[in-house]
Amino acid sequence: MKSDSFIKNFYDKGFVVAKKVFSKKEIRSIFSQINSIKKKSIKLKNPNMHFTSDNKLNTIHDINKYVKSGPMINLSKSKKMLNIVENILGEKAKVRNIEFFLKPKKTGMRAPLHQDNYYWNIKNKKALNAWIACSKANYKNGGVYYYSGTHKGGLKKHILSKEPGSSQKIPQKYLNKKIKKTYPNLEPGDCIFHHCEIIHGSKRNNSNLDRIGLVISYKGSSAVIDKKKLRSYRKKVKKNLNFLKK
Ligand SMILES: O=C(O)CCC(=O)C(=O)O
Repeated sequence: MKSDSFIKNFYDKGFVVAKKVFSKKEIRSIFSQINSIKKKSIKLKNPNMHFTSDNKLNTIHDINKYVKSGPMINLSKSKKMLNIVENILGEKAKVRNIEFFLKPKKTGMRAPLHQDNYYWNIKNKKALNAWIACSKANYKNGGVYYYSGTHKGGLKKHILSKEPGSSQKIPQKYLNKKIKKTYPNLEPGDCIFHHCEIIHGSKRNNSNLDRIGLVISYKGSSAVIDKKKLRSYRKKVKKNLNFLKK
């Protein structure tokens, strides 16, 4: 059971960090599955994977469509995770998507500013991302950053990112310059829980250290998808992919 201040932080700031959620052993077990996930994604031509300029995998989305068992799946459905997520959402929850943001050293790509719910289209916002650090992740190696409190302002207009990995973005100029930007400083095993409408992003990884995040997205039992908006979003994703193919 998480404390009231932990939950309050989530709703006040739009994100909250839980330290040492997973042990080194648990993180090692995730690493033991990464290579087979990469191979499977490549073999099955997952349309939602993206490579860096030196041909390393940067992002793999929709992993749960291809991988049905193993340590990563066990972790995503573990009591430990579900308890925290259900505590935050205040209702039963289940996994909706699993992604890796592998962000290799030197060439790892940025994730432009966005709100996840612009992609997910969940009407009552009963959904969140759990960002699990499998390496150190911070300001220096392209760690995720957040604009505190921006989940309270509703969805902002997004435009095509024309970048791989995150198809839509919020232009920086739409943001109030006074809003505080925070880079959580994570050790392997730490976990960020972020609201589906918090504005966030990450910079390129110019450092000498890979920045590896396993991102599990959960939705509450009352979450309902706005199908019309989802259809329109999917068209935009296609547009972005077509732009990148040119
Ligand atoms: O890991 C990153 O660089 C971006 C992650 C992200 O956008 C997310 O978890 O929603």
